[in-house]
Amino acid sequence: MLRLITVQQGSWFSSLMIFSAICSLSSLMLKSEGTNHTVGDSSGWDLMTNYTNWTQGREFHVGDVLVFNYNVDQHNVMQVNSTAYADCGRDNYISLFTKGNDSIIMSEVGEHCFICAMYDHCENGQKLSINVAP
Ligand SMILES: *[C@@H]1O[C@H](CO)[C@@H](O)[C@H](O)[C@H]1NC(C)=O
Ligand SMILES: *[C@@H]1O[C@H](CO)[C@@H](O)[C@H](O)[C@H]1NC(C)=O
Ligand SMILES: *[C@@H]1O[C@H](CO)[C@@H](O)[C@H](O)[C@H]1NC(C)=O
Ligand SMILES: *[C@@H]1O[C@H](CO)[C@@H](O)[C@H](O)[C@H]1NC(C)=O
Ligand SMILES: *[C@@H]1O[C@H](CO)[C@@H](O)[C@H](O)[C@H]1NC(C)=O
Ligand SMILES: [Cu+2]
Repeated sequence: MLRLITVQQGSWFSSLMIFSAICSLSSLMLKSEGTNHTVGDSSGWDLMTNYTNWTQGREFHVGDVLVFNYNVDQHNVMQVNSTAYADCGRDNYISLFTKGNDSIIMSEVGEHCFICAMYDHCENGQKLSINVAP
């Protein structure tokens, strides 16, 4: 540490080197942050999109974020287990999101299921199931 300070005082070139080393390290750390997935892309979270199709060719990893964009008068996002996903059960949900621009971080490996709990939207196919990899 003492030696480092001496070097820095001796030559501002070496402090520049240390600075750029810190910069490239922090940009590396930023790159390792999760991907944002906008559910349904520009369509968002609605009744028209087939979310099974939307998941095709996508990979989801722990640390990724799902972003749900929707009209709060029409939709919401209810995180449920796979049983409730299959039968559109709304009684034992995990979480309910109602802001209209909800970012949900995927913190665990495995299946994650979401339904719209408003009207009969889930029954009409407004549901999403993804598999989150490590
Ligand atoms: C994801 O979105 C958030 C909020 O808009 C933003 O701060 C972050 O930089 C984005 N991450 C990536 C990897 O694009
Ligand atoms: C979903 O994909 C299937 C098969 O590729 C296709 O027939 C169907 O039209 C798609 N649905 C929507 C809503 O895009
Ligand atoms: C989902 O939750 C319900 C109610 O708590 C429970 O009966 C059911 O077994 C759960 N399904 C799974 C796959 O864990
Ligand atoms: C979500 O929308 C609210 C209200 O329109 C806004 O205040 C907030 O900044 C938005 N959040 C994000 C992450 O876009
Ligand atoms: C979505 O498309 C898949 C084929 O990719 C199909 O099996 C499924 O029934 C469709 N879902 C809805 C709600 O139409
Ligand atoms: Cu809905």
